[in-house]
Amino acid sequence: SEFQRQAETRRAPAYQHLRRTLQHAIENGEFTPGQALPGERELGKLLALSRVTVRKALAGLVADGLLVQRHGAGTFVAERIVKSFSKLTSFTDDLRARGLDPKSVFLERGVGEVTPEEAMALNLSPGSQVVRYYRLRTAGDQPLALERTAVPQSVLADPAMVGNSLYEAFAACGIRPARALQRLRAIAFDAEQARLMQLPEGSPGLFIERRTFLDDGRVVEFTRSFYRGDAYDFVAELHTE
Ligand code: 16G
Repeated sequence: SEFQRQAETRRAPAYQHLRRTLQHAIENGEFTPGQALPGERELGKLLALSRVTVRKALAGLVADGLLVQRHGAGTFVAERIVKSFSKLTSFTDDLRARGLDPKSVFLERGVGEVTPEEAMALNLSPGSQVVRYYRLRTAGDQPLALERTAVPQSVLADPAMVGNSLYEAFAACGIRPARALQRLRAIAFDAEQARLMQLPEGSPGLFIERRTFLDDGRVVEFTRSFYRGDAYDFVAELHTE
């Protein structure tokens, strides 16, 4: 297979090469969520690599959240989506990195006058116009999140500019988000949200609010996301001050 061929033509530190090869195999769906990997010894034999090399490569992918190791059972492709809490990525980025198919189902899309809450979050004066989206975000048909987004109309002139991905629409317009402020809290999906997410009412979720800024300080996005509680792991590297 492609995966075997790539792993065999290895160079530089072998474990880094194997790590990248396995990462690509996961991204391309050659290995799918929940699938068991061959054991360390078997992988080593298959690829003519030492067991130490294999172990190091697997450890790196476990640290990245792409693999999980279950004691006594082996190594599996992670089923939850591991999302960095310190990288400014989009829903589309996060899913593509896992070889999943990100989609938007538009529940609402339009232009209107800012609400006081949106005006505060976006640093807009009352009476300004915003473009609004309410989207169900899915991996294929599987609902993963509900997102309400407001963008100043001075940033996106026409709501139709967002087809599937907001950040792709930004990129297409030459808008480069530089940083974001995010807050997160636990919620329970209410009846309406649960219906849209195809979950039992009261299922746990994560409410994440994001304000995204340009280098010049302008706010380009105010998004309130409701992520499935059982589908994501949030990770961040912490430093002492
Ligand atoms: C993520 C962001 C959200 C952003 C969206 C854009 C979090 C918690 N939220 O869901 O603020 O609007 O990505 O994704 O990460 P898109 O480019 O796929 O539309």
